[in-house]
Amino acid sequence: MDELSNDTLLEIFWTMLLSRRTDERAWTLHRQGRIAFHVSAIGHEATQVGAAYALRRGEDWVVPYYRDLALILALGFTPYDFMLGLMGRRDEPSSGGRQMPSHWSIPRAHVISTGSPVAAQSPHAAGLGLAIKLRGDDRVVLTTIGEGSTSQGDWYEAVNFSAIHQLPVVFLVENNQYAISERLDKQMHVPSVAEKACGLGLPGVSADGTDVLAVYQAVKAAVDRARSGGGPGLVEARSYRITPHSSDDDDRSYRSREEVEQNKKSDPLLLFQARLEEKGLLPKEKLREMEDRARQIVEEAAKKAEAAPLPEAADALHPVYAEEVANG
Ligand SMILES: Cc1ncc(C[n+]2csc(CCOP(=O)(O)OP(=O)(O)O)c2C)c(N)n1
Ligand SMILES: [Mg+2]
Repeated sequence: MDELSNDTLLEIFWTMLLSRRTDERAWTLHRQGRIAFHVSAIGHEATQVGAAYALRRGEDWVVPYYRDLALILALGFTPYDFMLGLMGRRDEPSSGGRQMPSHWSIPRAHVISTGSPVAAQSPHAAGLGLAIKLRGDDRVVLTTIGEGSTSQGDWYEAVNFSAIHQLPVVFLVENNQYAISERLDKQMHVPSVAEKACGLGLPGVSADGTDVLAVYQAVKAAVDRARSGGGPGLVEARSYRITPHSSDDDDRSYRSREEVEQNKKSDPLLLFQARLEEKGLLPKEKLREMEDRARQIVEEAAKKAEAAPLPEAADALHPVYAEEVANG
């Protein structure tokens, strides 16, 4: 906590809060029938914002996955950008409304486009790491993934390749205990994803993913090492997926309400809020002002996005296919 200024700590809290309120609004928009799909970062805010602050934001490369709303907001996406995606609007920055929501692509923040098959992003991150090494610059790549998806071959191949070639890639695994309905112990026979590192020859650490500063420190250590030529690192951040997998999932069929309630006691937003209050950084009026500001930003974002134009049908294929193809 000491190495970050009080202003930075408050900025981190603000980003987590803004993500939470944006996310909650998405759920109500879905239940009101105003959007088709939402995949939530609730419970992941500490992991994602802690990791973002360990980077040189805007310079380092980020290869995220669909659950990374808080990470993306920390990299400069706005709630309005996000809402445009939820509503499939023309001016949505990632794909002009062509992709599913939460399939981020933000060139200005060095966030590269993500696809839907889980773990397909990992080889892209390794490739970026190789490009950085060949060019000899000092950027790093942060790539994220869920713990369930580390069962995929793509992930092992990417980590293995990065270890062999000592690439500046940090593999952050957001371990929220579930892959949709599948529990952790059905995905792996080791207690922590960090243990997978020892068979692949890179350092692996496990951090409390509900503690934003613990994640910041773990990712910062891996980022600093990667930047100074020390090769890739694996960081597991353990948290809990407080919501169902997505707006299409009913988690009552595979986990008890008691379990969910119990885990809400380690809600990362409330834990960090309590820490800042204890430190005297978050008096009641300041918290209220932040809450009001977040709600206003989110409300305006939703209204403005709903009023924004839809894509033209005639534009559907652009820029998906080449406009002019030489004939013969
Ligand atoms: C290759 C592939 N298989 C299956 C799916 C369907 N799918 C989407 S998300 C998901 C679960 C991923 O769980 P995890 O990696 O733990 O991430 P979380 O959603 O919990 O953050 C699955 C199986 C997919 N998108 N791609
Ligand atoms: Mg998971």
